Order: sequence, then C-alpha cells, then structure tokens
Amino acid sequence: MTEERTFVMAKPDAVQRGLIGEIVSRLEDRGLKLVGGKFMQIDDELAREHYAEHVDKPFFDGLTSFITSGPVFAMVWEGEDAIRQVRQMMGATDPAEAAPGTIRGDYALDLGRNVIHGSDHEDPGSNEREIDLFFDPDELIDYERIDEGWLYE
Ligand code: YYY
Ligand code: MG
Repeated sequence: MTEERTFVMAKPDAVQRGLIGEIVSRLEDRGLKLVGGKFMQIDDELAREHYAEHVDKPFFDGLTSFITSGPVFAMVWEGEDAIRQVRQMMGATDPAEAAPGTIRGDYALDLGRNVIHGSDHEDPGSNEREIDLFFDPDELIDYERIDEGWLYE
C-alpha cells in the first residue's frame, strides 16, 4: 500500500456557503483519514507562495484576493493514492466541466469560485510543499482509524 498525504482546503466560498462539513464528510466517507485541520485566514504573503506557480497568469491577482477574502479550512488527508483520489473527487478545475458527483460538479458553477483546493498529482512534491507551508509537523497526528482493516486488504 502506498500511503500518501495530501493538502486539501475548503476555500472562502465553501466556508461562507456552509460546505466545510460536506467536504469533510465526503473524504471521511471514502475512507481517507484526516491527520491535520486548521481554520485560518490566509494573508497575502501565504496566498502568493501557495499559488506561486500561477504568478504570471492573468488570473493571479483575482485568485490571491479571493483566497484571502475570508477564512479557509486547511486540512491534511492520508490514504492509499490519496493525492489522485482527492483530485478525482474534486472534479475538473472549471466546475462547468466537472462531472456530477464530484465536489466541484455538485457545489460550484464558476472557475473562480470552485470551493476546494487539493494538491496536484501531476505536480510531484506539491503535496509535501503545501503541507509544509500550512502546517508545523507537530500539528499532524498519526493514529489509526478503527475501520482501516476493512478499508484495505
Ligand atoms: O489545481 P486546481 O485548483 O484544479 O487548478 P489550477 O490550475 O492549479 O488553478 C488554481 C486556481 O486558480 C483554480 O482552482 C481556479 C483559479 N483559476 C482561475 O481563476 N482561472 C483560470 N483560468 C485557471 C484557474
Ligand atoms: Mg493546482
């Protein structure tokens, strides 16, 4: 089993729309394990660092002002193939293209208000980088879920 950790965030629109529980619930129900969580306000410096790969894109300023516009719920989730599985559950970046049944496909309409962030499996190391950026090591908790023997063969 290749256990991985991935960084996930309920964005300001998800917090304002009362979708934190729904997002957490879907990942929990799937069998992924929450190992860190933090309700927080992102400042401009952290926003620019988190989205550094997009600094030259035309949407960068709008993106950083949106992500700093209200509190977010930052999380770390662990499980088999967690990075890719969370991305599949999120759906396409543009909610208009996201399949029904995915989080973006069920809860969002607009590219700039797509409710969730998850580390990108096509950008190896982005999970570690994002986890380190948002969490101190002692904020991540190692434990066993009682159902692990039923989730994994
Ligand atoms: O990883 P993911 O969030 O699915 O997409 P990215 O391509 O990394 O873009 C980050 C973020 O930027 C996206 O969630 C919405 C926003 N964005 C945008 O506002 N306009 C675009 N043309 C592309 C992305
Ligand atoms: Mg991305």
